[in-house]
Amino acid sequence: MKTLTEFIIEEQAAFPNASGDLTRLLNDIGIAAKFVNREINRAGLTNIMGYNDEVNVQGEAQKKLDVYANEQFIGALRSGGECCAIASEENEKIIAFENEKSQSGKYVVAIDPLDGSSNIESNVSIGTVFSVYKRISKSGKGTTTDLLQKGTDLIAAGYIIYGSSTMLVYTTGRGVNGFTLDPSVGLFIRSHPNMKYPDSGTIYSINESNYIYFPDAIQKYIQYCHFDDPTTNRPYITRYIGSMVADFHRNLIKGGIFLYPGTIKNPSGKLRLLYECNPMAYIAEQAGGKASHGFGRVLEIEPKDIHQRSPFFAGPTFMVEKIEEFMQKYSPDFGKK
Ligand code: AHM
Ligand code: MG
Repeated sequence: MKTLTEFIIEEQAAFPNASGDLTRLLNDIGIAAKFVNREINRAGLTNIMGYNDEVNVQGEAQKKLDVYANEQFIGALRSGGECCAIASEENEKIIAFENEKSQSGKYVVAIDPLDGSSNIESNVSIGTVFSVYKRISKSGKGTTTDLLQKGTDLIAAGYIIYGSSTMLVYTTGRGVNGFTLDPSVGLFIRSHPNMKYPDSGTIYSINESNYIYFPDAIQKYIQYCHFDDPTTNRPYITRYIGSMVADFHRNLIKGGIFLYPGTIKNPSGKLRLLYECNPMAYIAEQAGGKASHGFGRVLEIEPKDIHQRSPFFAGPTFMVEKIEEFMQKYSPDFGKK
């Protein structure tokens, strides 16, 4: 049996020059996740559920739990001191820490503190998604430029799924490991070592209500999924929770592709590059799969804005390559100005 803390320490010890800062940072995220998990589990009891009066930068109504989760992760990272700045889905600008210890922190974090929050009141799984980068600036307050790094520069990424059990799944580029929270002792225990996509996959997860707005390639891909062809295990199975972490996690375990394409109305789709697409893309690749924006690797997108969006397709390699093949064949100019 191995706890998250033990595993992180062991993993980092393999790096001869490791200072222990990343270990502490990941540990801080794990601790904040336990507080968020506690609040989610008693949300109905403590009347914390429901809408806050505020609206976040994307113009969406914020829920109280979003605010709570945001505060927990920011607080944990601020007091930890290893991180100098954060980009959060809930804040328009980056949060650059003022305290001296944090200003000497080597890392920056991009985070979606509570993804899928529209599902809270129906008791559907929700999640947290995070990315860790080394800062670019040398010292002082972290800057927006520190956060505008490509996914290929990621140092670590992970997600927490608050589901029928709570799990933390993360990678530092040495494979993907999953830890399940044992609520009786408050410890994340390694339950899913070296997670990999299965060789086969028969699930596709997409919000099909956008069908008429999808580019030709995606419409044709959906028809391809519906088609009867036993040699390729089709028709595929539709599963869509509407909570990316939960949809992605199920597909990682069972074998399936998660799709959030661009539409005619929103060519860049809905999901945010820095704290939704990139961390999941890093995990998908580390789990032996692929993550694409339709025409190439998500991790290679050069970010220009901390809240920018990207089409997102992640899953087993053969499934993502099929999407790229369809995009190239049927919608080669989609989303390109
Ligand atoms: P959120 O960050 O506001 O919760 O939005 C992101 C969520 C993802 O979890 C999910 O994949 C997607 O939105 C669902 O969107 P849609 O309702 O358009 O299918
Ligand atoms: Mg989100």
